[in-house]
Amino acid sequence: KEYNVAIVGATGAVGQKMLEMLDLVGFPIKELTPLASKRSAGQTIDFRGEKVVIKEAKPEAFEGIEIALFSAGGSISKELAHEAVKRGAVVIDNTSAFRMDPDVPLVVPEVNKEDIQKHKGIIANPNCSTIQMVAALEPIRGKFGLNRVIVSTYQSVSGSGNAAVEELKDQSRAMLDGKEAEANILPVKSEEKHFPIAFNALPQIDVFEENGYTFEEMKMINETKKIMHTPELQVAATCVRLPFFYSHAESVYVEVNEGNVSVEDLQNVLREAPGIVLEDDIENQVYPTPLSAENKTDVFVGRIRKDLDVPNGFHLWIVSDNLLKGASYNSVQIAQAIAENNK
Ligand code: A2P
Ligand code: 11C
Repeated sequence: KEYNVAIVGATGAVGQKMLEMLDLVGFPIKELTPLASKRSAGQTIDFRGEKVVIKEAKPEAFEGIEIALFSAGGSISKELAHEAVKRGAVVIDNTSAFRMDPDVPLVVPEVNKEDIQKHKGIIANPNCSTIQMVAALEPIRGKFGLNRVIVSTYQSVSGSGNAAVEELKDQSRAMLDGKEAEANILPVKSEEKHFPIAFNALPQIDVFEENGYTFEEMKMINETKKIMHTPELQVAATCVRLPFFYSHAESVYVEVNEGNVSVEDLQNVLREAPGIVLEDDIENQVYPTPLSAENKTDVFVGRIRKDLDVPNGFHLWIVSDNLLKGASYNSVQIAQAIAENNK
């Protein structure tokens, strides 16, 4: 079967990659409908060698659509996802709009593919920094149990969209030329203050919550528990934006439940895990970096080592392309699973 597929936010950082990923996996598409704001309507995008006209995202645009991939921001999803479902589409939503809704499965196919079956029209794609972490932690949890996770992230500017990518370029040029760097987007566009990201590190991704954590940090905490079905898991996160364009990196500390687990045990589990590539050979300086992970669909893990004080504690370095496995590729994997279930 071939599907009528809509991409909401087709001109955006993630939307563009969704088109690439649909093509990469050879997703069976009858007709592709790229949707964006009124500003982009009438322009064209290239897909599978053809020019396809972008339409404005509004309720009527979903007539006849069977699968709709949303990545145009939470407010657009809240406004239009139910309109798409009403017209018969299954929505795969890459925003935080519905992720914690108990009626909405939150899915990383390598971890909880079976949850897709419970959907009522909407399936949520987790936050990018959550996806790469749970993809690497689930095989460890499955084999040795998991008690605690403490993560610090090193996140690229593309997580904040194309405008943030441009802002980093402009600021870098300005600062190298000895000019003042203008900041309008990061850390959070809607906030009162903006700070340069070029040659800097910003310990704020998304807005602050009442508990002192940012929304990005709370997404990592809450989504991890939901995806892995481990409400009791102890999770803490610190999310930081750094001046590179693509991929997110994470320093992750975990405590496993079983005693007597070795670094080799973790390496062996991760070597066999779906979607994970172990790049862990310090003698030869082998470990993943944001640049080495860019444009790849896998999650890369390296620097696995035992904590020096806690016998069941380990440290890992996890890197993945935030726009691919962190967003577009994971969404397309969910679409593939839906197509598979329909067979
Ligand atoms: P447009 O290019 O027409 O503004 P990014 O994540 O890179 O910032 O991209 C955001 C995506 O969301 C773009 O595709 C953008 O389309 C889309 N978008 C923004 N506002 C709207 C809107 N009001 N209706 C539909 N799509 C929107
Ligand atoms: C960032 N993780 O890097 C965010 C982007 O909830 O899907 C993804 C936001 C989301 O800024």
